Amino acid sequence: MAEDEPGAGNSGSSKRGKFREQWRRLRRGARDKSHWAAERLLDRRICIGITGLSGAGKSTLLTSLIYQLSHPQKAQLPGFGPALNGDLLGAELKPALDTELPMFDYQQCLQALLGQPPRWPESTRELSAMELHIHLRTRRFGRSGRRTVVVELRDYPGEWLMDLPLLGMTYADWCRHQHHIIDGDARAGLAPDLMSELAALSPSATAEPDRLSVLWDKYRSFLHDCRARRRLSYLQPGRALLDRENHSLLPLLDLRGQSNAALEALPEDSNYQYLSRLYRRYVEDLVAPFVESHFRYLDRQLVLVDMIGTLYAGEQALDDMRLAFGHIADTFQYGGSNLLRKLWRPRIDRLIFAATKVDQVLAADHDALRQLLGSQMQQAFSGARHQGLPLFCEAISAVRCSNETVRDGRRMLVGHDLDGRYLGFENAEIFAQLPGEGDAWQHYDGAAPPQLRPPAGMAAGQCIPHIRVDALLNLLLGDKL
Ligand SMILES: Nc1nc2c(ncn2[C@@H]2O[C@H](COP(=O)(O)OP(=O)(O)OP(=O)(O)O)[C@@H](O)[C@H]2O)c(=O)[nH]1
Ligand SMILES: [Mg+2]
Repeated sequence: MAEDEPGAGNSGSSKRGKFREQWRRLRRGARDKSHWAAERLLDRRICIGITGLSGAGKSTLLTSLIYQLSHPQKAQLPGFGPALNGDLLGAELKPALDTELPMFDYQQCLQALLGQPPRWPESTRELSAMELHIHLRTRRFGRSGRRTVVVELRDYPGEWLMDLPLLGMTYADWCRHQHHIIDGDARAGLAPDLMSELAALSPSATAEPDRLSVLWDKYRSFLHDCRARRRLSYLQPGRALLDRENHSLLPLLDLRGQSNAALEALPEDSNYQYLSRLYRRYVEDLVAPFVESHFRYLDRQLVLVDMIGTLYAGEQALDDMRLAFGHIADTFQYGGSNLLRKLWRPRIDRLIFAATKVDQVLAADHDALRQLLGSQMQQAFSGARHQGLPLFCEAISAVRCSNETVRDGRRMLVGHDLDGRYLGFENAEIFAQLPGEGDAWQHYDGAAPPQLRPPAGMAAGQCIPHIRVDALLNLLLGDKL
């Protein structure tokens, strides 16, 4: 505001005050930043990304992790050294520095789990970030002291991860890629009319935005069906599954015989050019900034996978999951962290996959499940480019909702369904090897274990029972604590 404008208050002193305040803010910011960098160099700060497709169990795991670390006296973490040795003193949750992201709503998720009756956390759609300050006792030269390690947790929808391969594709590449995928057996028969409409959409015809918008609605329903009815993972654009925005990002399915040069020469108002612009905008405005602001600063990445749901959905669902991670693998940056890289451009030095909700199957199957997940990820990351990327797999349950019992000589699981009804069930045995071609897959057919309700009584006992969350903590943080 100019000094002679009304309201400028002709006060040089108020201007100086504002300037001083700004300067103070800048200095505080710089201090925070250098503090952040110093902590990082000293290995006192680590940034972990947590992701997984919707429903994979992100919010529940975060809640359980925070709870276990904040209540060391109640937590059951025998596989996590600092807890077992009594060095884990507790943890505090704080807003993350250096980000505008909203904080993860831990209290609300915890209240749901510990409520009467207990409930699962509400589904979340947004990114969130937080810092967990983990206080530890140190022992050196017979003296005990205290130190704090800051774990920055960033939680984002796995659907966003599915968009990363777009960064390396032009619109024409993406259309050809999608054509190939949509043509496969996994998606066959889901939306035949829509597919004929897309195949008939001529790249050179004049774009009709209203018509494309109607097609977009149908395309979104198709993607939702791929997820809900076939449990497929590799679905793009990923945001179509999360928001209701009209991205109108449709693939033109028939680009046969069309060279890239011929496509680029089409008029500006053609379907090809119109959709190509939308594609570029989507990648530039949504996908690239996500990588820039978030993804490339992570030290470690945890990917949660509903392996049980995928396995029991059958061969195609599992193939699709492998396909998705194979493409994502190409966009992951990884490698050792020398001093400079660590400060300026940290790379993911550990990629951890965890199969969630293993309380849905008998303990005897947990190891097979972990092995299966491991073999799938090994295949997805088998390219020469990924040699040396340290991959780890675990099978966990953030909240253990079942117990095992023996009835009539058979081992079974007991728990409560989502309506609170008591149930006993068995699961089709999980083998560490996948069935071969054809009929052998019938072993898993239609046998998906039931969804369970969190156990009652957690609030009274002040503990959240889990399965191998301690082993997961070791993978995430063991070497830093
Ligand atoms: N049995 C069992 N079910 C679980 C567990 N964790 C999550 N679930 C189930 O999985 C559902 C989804 O869990 P969330 O933690 O909300 O998953 P999310 O990845 O945050 O899901 P979105 O917020 O929708 O992306 C829950 O409503 C439960 O039905 C677990 O440890 N055991
Ligand atoms: Mg969530």
